[in-house]
Amino acid sequence: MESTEETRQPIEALCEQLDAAFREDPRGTSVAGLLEAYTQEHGDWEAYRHFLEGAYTRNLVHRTEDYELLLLCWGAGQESPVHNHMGQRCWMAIVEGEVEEVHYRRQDGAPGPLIEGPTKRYGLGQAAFINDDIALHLVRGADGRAASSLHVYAKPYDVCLIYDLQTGAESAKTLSYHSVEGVVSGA
Ligand code: 2CO
Ligand code: FE2
Repeated sequence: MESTEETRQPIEALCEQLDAAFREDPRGTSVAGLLEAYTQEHGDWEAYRHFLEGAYTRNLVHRTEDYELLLLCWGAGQESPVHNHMGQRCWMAIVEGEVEEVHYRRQDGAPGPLIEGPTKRYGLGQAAFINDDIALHLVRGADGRAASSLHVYAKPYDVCLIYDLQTGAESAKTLSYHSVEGVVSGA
C-alpha cells in the first residue's frame, strides 16, 4: 500500500497509525481508539467490501509481521463457527450495520457441550476486544441482518480452532482471504 501524502486515503493513514502503534507498544494499547476514530469518520473501507452467498468473507486490507487488518462482511443470516484466536489478540470495530458476539467456554476437565456466556451487541463506530483468556466466540450480523466490521489480529494467524457446540470437540480451520488489498482472490 503506497501513495503520496496528497492521495493517501483515510484507511491508508489508519494502517500507518497501526504500524506505528504496534512498533511503539506491542501490547497495542492505542488500537481500539484508532479503530473507533476511523470507523466513526470514514467510508473508504468500502473498497474492501465483498459479500458472498453462503459464508462471511475475510478481506485483507494490510498485513505486517505485527498485525493484520481485515474487513469482514457478514451477509444476512451468516455467522462464524465458535472459534478461538490462537493466543492472539483481536480488536473489532463496526463500519456497517450492527454485530452480535456470543461468548462460549469449554467445560472444565471433561468433554461436553460448550457453555454459553453473554451475548454482546456492537453498533457503528464501536470497538470490541477478545483473546483466548476472555472467551471463545461466535460472531454474526445482529438480528440476522448484514453487517461489516474491521478486525485487527495481532499477530496475524492463518489457522484457528473451531468447536462443536454440542460435543465441545475441536478441529482446525484454515482461515483464508476472499480478497487481498481489494482484489478478489483467484479473480
Ligand atoms: N475471528 C474470526 C475470523 O477471523 C472472525 S470473529 O472476530 O474475531 O474469521
Ligand atoms: Fe473471532
